[in-house]
Amino acid sequence: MAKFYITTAIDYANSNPHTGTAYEKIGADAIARWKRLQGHDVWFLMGMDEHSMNVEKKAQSLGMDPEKYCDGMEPKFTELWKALDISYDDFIRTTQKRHIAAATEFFRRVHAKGDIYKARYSGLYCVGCEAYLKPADLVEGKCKNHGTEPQKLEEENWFFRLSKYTQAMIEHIERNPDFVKPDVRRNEVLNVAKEGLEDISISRATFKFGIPLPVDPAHVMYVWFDALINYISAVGFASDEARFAKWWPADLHVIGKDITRFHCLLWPAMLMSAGVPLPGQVWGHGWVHYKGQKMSKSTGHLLDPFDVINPQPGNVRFENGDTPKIEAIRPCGADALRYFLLREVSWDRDGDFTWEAFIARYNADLANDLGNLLHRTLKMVNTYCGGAIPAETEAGGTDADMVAHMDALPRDVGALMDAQDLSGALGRIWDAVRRANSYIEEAQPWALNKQGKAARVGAVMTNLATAIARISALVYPFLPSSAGKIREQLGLPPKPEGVPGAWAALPAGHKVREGAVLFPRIETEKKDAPAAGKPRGQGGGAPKPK
Ligand code: ME8
Repeated sequence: MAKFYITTAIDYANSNPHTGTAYEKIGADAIARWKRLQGHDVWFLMGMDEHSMNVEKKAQSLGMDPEKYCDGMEPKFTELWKALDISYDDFIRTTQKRHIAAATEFFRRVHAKGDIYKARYSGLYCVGCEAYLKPADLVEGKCKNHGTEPQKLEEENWFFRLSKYTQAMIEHIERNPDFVKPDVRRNEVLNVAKEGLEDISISRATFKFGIPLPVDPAHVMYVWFDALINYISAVGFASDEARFAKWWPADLHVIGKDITRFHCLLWPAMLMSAGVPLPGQVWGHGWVHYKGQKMSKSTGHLLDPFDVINPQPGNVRFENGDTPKIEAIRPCGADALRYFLLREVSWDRDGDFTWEAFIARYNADLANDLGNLLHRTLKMVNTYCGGAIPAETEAGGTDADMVAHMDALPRDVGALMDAQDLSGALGRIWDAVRRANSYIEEAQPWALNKQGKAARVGAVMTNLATAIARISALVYPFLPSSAGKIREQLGLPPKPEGVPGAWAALPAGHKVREGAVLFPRIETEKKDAPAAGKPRGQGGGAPKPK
């Protein structure tokens, strides 16, 4: 299978990661894991963006050297990514030697091409965007992305001839409909290009924390020109030709919709200028909102992912301000957050995190649907079949329909993943979970057992265990840790070998185990006073083997 090089945006080091920035990494991780499952040779890059005015200011406000400050920030990111099971292969920092060398060489090539010149510029600068704004970027005099007032700046800087690439960019985007996705982003970017691109200032003399320009060391490289180069410096640009040839061009840059212009217009034009091939696709995902507003570092409106993974009393707040009486606050785990974000916030648009929706999804989809399916199935295989797939089976009932549903599952999920419809793929997997649960109700294995129909019970148990094995492989890119636990209980290796092929029943004699409850329900009210119509708790829905 072909190589697949995937990257995320590299986060500014000036404040902690939050649930919005985590969403991007979780989505990219699900894609990377899916590609690995398909057999691709995957390289997954993430990192930290350090040479920004914001970072220098933050370090100064703490009386710290900016690089030391960034050293202290690195674990705040990497520890969260680890806790969220993000399977990145490399973490680049723009202060690393490999990046500085690559960025310096890249600058030289663009300069040698005649695409860099010095000029005076004045305009309205947004520190949050690290960019000069145009009138269309302002709402009531404030930046539409950050809600803050831009500063008037006048500087003599080095400029990149972005305008020269206007026509080439329009043609590239028009000829390659998959270059900018989803389509809403493509249209926005194309419209910007059609208005005509303006040359962009790519140096600063007003601060020191940056890569000095080889042609004018009093200036440092502007943060975006510097940061975008990370995608090539991490895979050997200008240092390891074989490695660079193996991985570049990137197959997919995953970024937020606020930074599509930099990735879909500036970056490709820079690459054209330097004679480097363009990436295959840029995906501009939407924003995660919390309490009706975009989560954002600049406004401080944030939700700490650790508060969801491991909620503390008082952190769980409903939209009306109530702090629910969660009986015992148990860790929900990274998978619960991964599931919620990828299911509820479509990969191509904005969505909300609310505690109400999070707890409802957790209890209904994870505890009730998936947790119960596993629990009740293994309980029955243990009680009726001595804990192993039986040799004697007899088809009947709705077996054929359920098997056909599970047979089609990997193909359907594959098609949705190819379209980067992550939430749709999870929806399709949950259709299968619910199909398996309804199959239990249809087959009534406890009644078959009572009637002494051992071969029918055998067929139902085989079908159920096989269905869960297929589901566990497909859910692995989304819920890696839970998929591993499900597979261990099913007597399978925790990591699936690949995307399941055509339906093939687990062999007779294959042993299963019964392990701990996977997703204990989150109780928001006292157990002795259950709210009417609440879904059943895990285990509560398992039929009592008779
Ligand atoms: O933009 N929901 O860094 P950053 C979803 N250093 N995604 C969000 C979000 C939200 N509420 N808030 C931020 C930068 N993001 C630059 C990138 S790449 C060469 C340089 C996304 O720390 C945001 O869109 O401000 C971006 O893709 C990423 O998080 C990092 O944002």
